[in-house]
Amino acid sequence: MGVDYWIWALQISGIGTTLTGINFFVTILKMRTKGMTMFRMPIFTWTSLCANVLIIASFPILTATIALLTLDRYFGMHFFTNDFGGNMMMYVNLIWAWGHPEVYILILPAFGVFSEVISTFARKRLFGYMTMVWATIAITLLSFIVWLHHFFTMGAGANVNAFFGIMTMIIAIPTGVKVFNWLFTMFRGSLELTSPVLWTLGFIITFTLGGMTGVMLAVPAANFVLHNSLFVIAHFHNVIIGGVVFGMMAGLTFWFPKAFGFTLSEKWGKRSFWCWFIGFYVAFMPLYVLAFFGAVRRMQSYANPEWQPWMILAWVGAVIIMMGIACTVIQFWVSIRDRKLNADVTGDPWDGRTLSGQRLHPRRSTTSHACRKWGISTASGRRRSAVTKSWKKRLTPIFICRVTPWLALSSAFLR
Ligand code: HEM
Ligand SMILES: [Cu+2]
Repeated sequence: MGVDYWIWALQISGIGTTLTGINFFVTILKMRTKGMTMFRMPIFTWTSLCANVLIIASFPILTATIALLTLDRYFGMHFFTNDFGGNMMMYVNLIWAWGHPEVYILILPAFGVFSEVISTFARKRLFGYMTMVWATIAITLLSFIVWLHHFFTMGAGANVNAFFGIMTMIIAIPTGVKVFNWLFTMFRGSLELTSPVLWTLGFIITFTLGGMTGVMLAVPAANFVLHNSLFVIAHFHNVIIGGVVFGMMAGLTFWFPKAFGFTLSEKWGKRSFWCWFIGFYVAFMPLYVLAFFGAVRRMQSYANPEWQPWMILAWVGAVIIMMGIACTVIQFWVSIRDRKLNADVTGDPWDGRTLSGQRLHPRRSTTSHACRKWGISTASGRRRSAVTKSWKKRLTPIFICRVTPWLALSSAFLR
């Protein structure tokens, strides 16, 4: 057990992720419906496509690195030791060559969720669709040439550090483009403050802050002070909670009715949001302060009384976040309990008139075809009448259940 277990578990899940990445990539490229050109795809599909490109390109690095680590541990080889020609820093290097693209694998789909949410509830088209797509593509490419910012202190030299510092800062530009597009989509729209929108607004504020602390870390000279301090911990929770967690929560609330046929309780959803939002700031802002007092990461204990009040404050924040998690559990409990009351019969619970809103829920279409054919059957909803009838003739069934990894892999090369 221990490290060996970690190696095998990560190796297997890494390979699984690669195969899933290929599956999504091929599905999006080859199995779109008639008329669905690349630049008509919903923005969430675009960000998913780019995230899966990142998976396909970066996960093999993880697989190879862990394979080398396995050889080191099992056969006494020396890839990552400092004897016999090996190099410990090579391990850190390879891990981050995979690891930095990985953080964008996390955030890109969340960016897509926010774009869908914001345009649905502002009742407007997404501002700057094309710039959004190109910003996503730019982030995808750039995320491969910044990994050294995780170990500026290695001592690669001023020129190498400068290159990676500047490249890292450049990523903030397409990210900024996205933030402005979201703001302009909201501008003069009639924004409805549903829980997916609250998660999105919380994201815009929190993620922007996290991006800015990231740019601070990307200054090599500053990084020598901040590296391995609680500043880094505050930074990545800032972007992962404020970006990825909020994004998953927004997407979950937004698409839950689509998947299960009933809406989630808005009351408990909003309570969960406020706990997470406030809890996040109370828990993680003190970490920025503590870093400037000299607190480092991975401490087991500390003996500095100056840190104590901030540590306690951070703990209070963690408790508030726990309450947010509890709210989500309660949200599921009451929503499932009252599912008949919350049933959505229209297929478009948010009145979004989006592509997916035009279809019935998979669960509500005739059951035998539920999985294969995304409900174009018993149409009696409000808005589905004319439009859907004309579509009905043109649509072909989508097969989504039977794509095995091997099929997906081979379809990438065939045809
Ligand atoms: C403008 C955007 C960003 C910039 C400029 C940036 C910059 C940086 C830098 C320079 C570091 C290294 C700090 C150090 O160890 O000394 C770092 C760490 C980290 N970043 Fe970011 N970052 C950005 C966005 C993100 C996003 C979107 C995520 C994830 C969703 C993320 C996740 C992380 C993580 C997990 C670490 C910590 C790694 C560790 O354990 O050492 N960052 N970031
Ligand atoms: Cu990074």
